[in-house]
This record gives sequence, C-alpha cells and structure tokens, in this order.
Amino acid sequence: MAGDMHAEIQSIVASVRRHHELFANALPLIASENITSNTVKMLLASDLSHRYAEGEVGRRFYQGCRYIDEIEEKAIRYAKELFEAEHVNIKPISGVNANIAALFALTSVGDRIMALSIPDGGHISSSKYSIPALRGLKLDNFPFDAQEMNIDGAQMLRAIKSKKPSLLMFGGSLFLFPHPVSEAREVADEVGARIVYDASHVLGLIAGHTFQDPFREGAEVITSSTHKTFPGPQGGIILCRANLRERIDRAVFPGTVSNHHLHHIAGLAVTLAEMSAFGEAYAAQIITNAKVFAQALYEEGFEVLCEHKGFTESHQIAVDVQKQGGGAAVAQKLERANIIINKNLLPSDKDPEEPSGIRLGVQELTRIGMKESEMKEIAALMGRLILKDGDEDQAKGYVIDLRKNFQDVQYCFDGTDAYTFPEIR
Ligand code: DSN
Repeated sequence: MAGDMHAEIQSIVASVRRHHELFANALPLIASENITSNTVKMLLASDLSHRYAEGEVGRRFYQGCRYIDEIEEKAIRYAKELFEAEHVNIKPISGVNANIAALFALTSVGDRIMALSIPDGGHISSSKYSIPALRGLKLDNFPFDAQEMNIDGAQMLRAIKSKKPSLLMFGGSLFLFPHPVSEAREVADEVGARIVYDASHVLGLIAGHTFQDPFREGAEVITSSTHKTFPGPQGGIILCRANLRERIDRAVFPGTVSNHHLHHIAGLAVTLAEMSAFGEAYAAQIITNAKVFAQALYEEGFEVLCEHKGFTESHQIAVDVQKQGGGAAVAQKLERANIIINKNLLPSDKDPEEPSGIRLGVQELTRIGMKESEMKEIAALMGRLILKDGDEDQAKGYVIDLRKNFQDVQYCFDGTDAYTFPEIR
C-alpha cells in the first residue's frame, strides 16, 4: 500500500515537471497570468506557508510571529507607497476574496449595484451568479458600447441617475480601455453611490503609470488580484481611502479571511519592491508590445477589435474568430502548437459555451523579455496557423525554438531559468 502511494506521489511530481516543461516551451498568452521572480518562488516554498498569524502587525493571536510582523509591515508600507494609497489591506487570498470583502463592507442586503456584464468584459464575481446573489443585491449592468469596447459614458450617467445604485463596480476581465471613472464621480455623489474599481487585470499598469489612476479619478476602493500585469504570487489586495479603513479591515478579518497566506505576503512584498524599481519600464513595454502585436495580427488578416482606436490601451487584445470556427476551436488549435490562450465571450455573444472571440495578454511574454520583433513573429505564426491552416507540429517546433532565448524573467533582480522545476532536497 505504502509502495503504491509512493508511486502515486512520484506521478504527481512527474505531472508538475511536465507542466514546467510545457510552459518553458510555450507562448503563455493568458491575460490573467504571469510569472514571479526566483526570490518570490523561493519564499512561496518557505516555512511561512505552514504558519498562522491572525491579527495585525504587533497584535497577533499567535506566538512566533516576530519575523512575520517585519515582513507584513514592509508589504503594507511598500503597497501604500507604490499606489499612493491612504490605506492598504493585503490579507485577501484572491481577487474574488477582495471583491467579496469590499462588497460586504460597502453594501447592505437589497442595495442596487452597477457592474459590467460578462459578455461586455465583466468578471464573474460581479455577475448575477456570484457576490450580488450571495449578498442579496440588485444588479444592473453598465450600458456598453460594443464598437468602442467600453462603458457608454453618457448612457451610464443616465442609468446612474435613474437606477440610483449605491455602488458602482468598475474594472473587468476583458479590459482594453480605461473605464469612465472620473465621468461617473459627480453623479455618483448626487445619488450617494460609492465607486469601487476592480484593478485585477491592470494593477501592474497602474503601478507603472500607463493606465488610468482610479484614486485620482474618484474611486474610493481598489480591489485586485496580485498576479496578472502585477507579477506577484496569486493573492488579493484592497486599497482604500482612510475613512473606509475600519469597514474594509473588518470585512477582511474576521469577515472573510481567518489566516492570510503568509508566504504570499512575503512574495507580495518582494514583487512590490520589484515594481518600485522596474514597474514603469515593464508597464511601458507591455503597452508597446500589445499595440504592436494587435497591429501585426490585424495586418495578417485577423479581426482584431477596435482598430479605429489603436486596438488597446492595456495588456489585452480581443480578436473575433467567428469566421475561423469560434474561440474554442481556435484556442485548441493554438494549444496544439504550444500557444496558450483562452476563448472569450464578446459583447454580441449569447451562448457562454460558444464564445466568438479570443483574448490575448502580452504581460508574461513581456516579463520574459520579448519585444516588438517577437510580437510580429508570433502574429505571423498565428496567421499561418489559423488563417492559412498551417501545420501544427511545424508551428510547435517554431514556438519551442523561439522560446530558447527567453527563459529568464526580466524586470526583477533574479530571474534566471524561471521556468525550471524548483528542486528542494
Ligand atoms: N477569470 C480570470 C480571467 O482570466 O480574467 C480572472 O479571475
């Protein structure tokens, strides 16, 4: 029996090794992922992952926290500085956890909120299937302009005035252009609505000052995950104005988190330091790469959305691939060539099982050092494969070859061989 179980364990480890090999030889283009530096990976495997530290820095419910206090104090301080935030809570263990805490802190049962629908790019956590249902909220969707791939500002103002929501939730999962936060502020004040901004996808761009600045535009709370354009360990964070500190903190602990994940806190502190040093250069290259990639895909013949406005202002590109068989078929074909992307609903889609689009994110390829010329090469490769029905094995060989020179993480202090399986003996 013990022998069988040992073999099972070996096979789990072997699967993880194969996963590492796949990602060392692939083009990861999922817009919600990234890769951490080696220091962060080391800290994620540290003893911190075994410990409890409920409570606050210097006021814990457990002994043994003296070094955890040092780490957490730094993470909080770095986050406040980087985002110029009045208050920071780094305990949420995911972006959804951050959204749950924020919505429970700022709404009461029966309140009305406004958020993006899923086909328009909204995240599932602010859809009718998720937190609004758990909290008993009435949900209206922002009016959306599919041509502009953004919230329709004028219609939004009318909708806020007539629906009188108590909270506006900006941000989303398909997020090409800055949302009209400043436009909403005055009318939000008139109807008494709070503004929350889910920055999960664009947190690294905000840190690097290449996207919008939600606090300066009128948001009172920013919720986020910490592992998309912000290249930290998987986790969550809430930034807020000082007057909301107590409500947010209580909704996080003890509201929705008992022990926060201390290995994540150490990794987050390191990533915040990396982004202080390299964030502006990293975010600028992400935007350049996204625009060049989108233009090159468009020139290949892909129906890239929003050509009339430069395709994108974020790390993301949206492509309508209905004519090529739809998002699922295209994503699967690309995967067979080691190009990892996801199918994505577009605003006109009705069937969640049959998305007509794909979403591409360049933040991880940028993090491993790819620049404009690689973006053009990848667009040409995708054109051969998808538009000219090219050979999948040949394309895979090309991807493996291209990746040979891009195995290190950039924009950090130590990123050598970042996709190698980490041995601990
Ligand atoms: N659903 C994820 C995304 O890919 O955008 C975020 O949670």
